[in-house]
Amino acid sequence: MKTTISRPARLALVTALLLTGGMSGAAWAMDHSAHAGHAGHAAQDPHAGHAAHAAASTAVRRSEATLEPAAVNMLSQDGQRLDFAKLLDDGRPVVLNFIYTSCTAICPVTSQVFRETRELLGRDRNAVRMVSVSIDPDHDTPKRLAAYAQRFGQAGTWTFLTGSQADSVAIQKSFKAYQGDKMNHLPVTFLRAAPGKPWVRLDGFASPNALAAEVQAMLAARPAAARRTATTVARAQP
Ligand SMILES: [Cu+2]
Repeated sequence: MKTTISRPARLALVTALLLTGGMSGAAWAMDHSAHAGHAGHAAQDPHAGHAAHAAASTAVRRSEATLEPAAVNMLSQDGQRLDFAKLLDDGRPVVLNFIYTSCTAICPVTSQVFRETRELLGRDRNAVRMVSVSIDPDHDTPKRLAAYAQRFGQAGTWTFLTGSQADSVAIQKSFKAYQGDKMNHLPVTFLRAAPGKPWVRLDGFASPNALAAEVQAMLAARPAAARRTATTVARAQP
């Protein structure tokens, strides 16, 4: 399961697929084209299908939105009860996604991307708050989340959250990411530089390079005082 930092980032997604296992290239392609709605094209012309798949793999749609994260209490992978809004407002830029631990298609990839993003960030990884919210909280107990966190490296400032079904849905809705059924979920990542700033929404499979670049830009844009504070916080809570 161990990846090296020096591994070329362009291999990151391939690495993710190999490491997370259980998915052949064909299954991946099928899953992908189904999500992107290109299955029909493939039936008419296999080459068009391939092209569509390649485009779907790399196309990430970036947008910005002002969101009001749900005011709910959640449980971390350590069983700690956390105020969701306070966690997001801890002074660090935030990178957030939605996962469930029994997912075999999208979440193993996006979780591996988060892990590789942390590796790319190096020491800056502790200046960022990463949050993965379970969309299957009844199944995803803190214990299961802890095992999942372990699978994707030391959690550090990457917090996994579960709670009641209602609170998980409230969070998903507050991010306009509620798909109704966990089986319908799509890859989407949210980033925010600081409280009160707009959220950046990335629809699609963002690469570790792209996420690390977004985070670095957010870290660089902060006033020097905020950078010092975040470093102090990062040292105090590794
Ligand atoms: Cu998933």
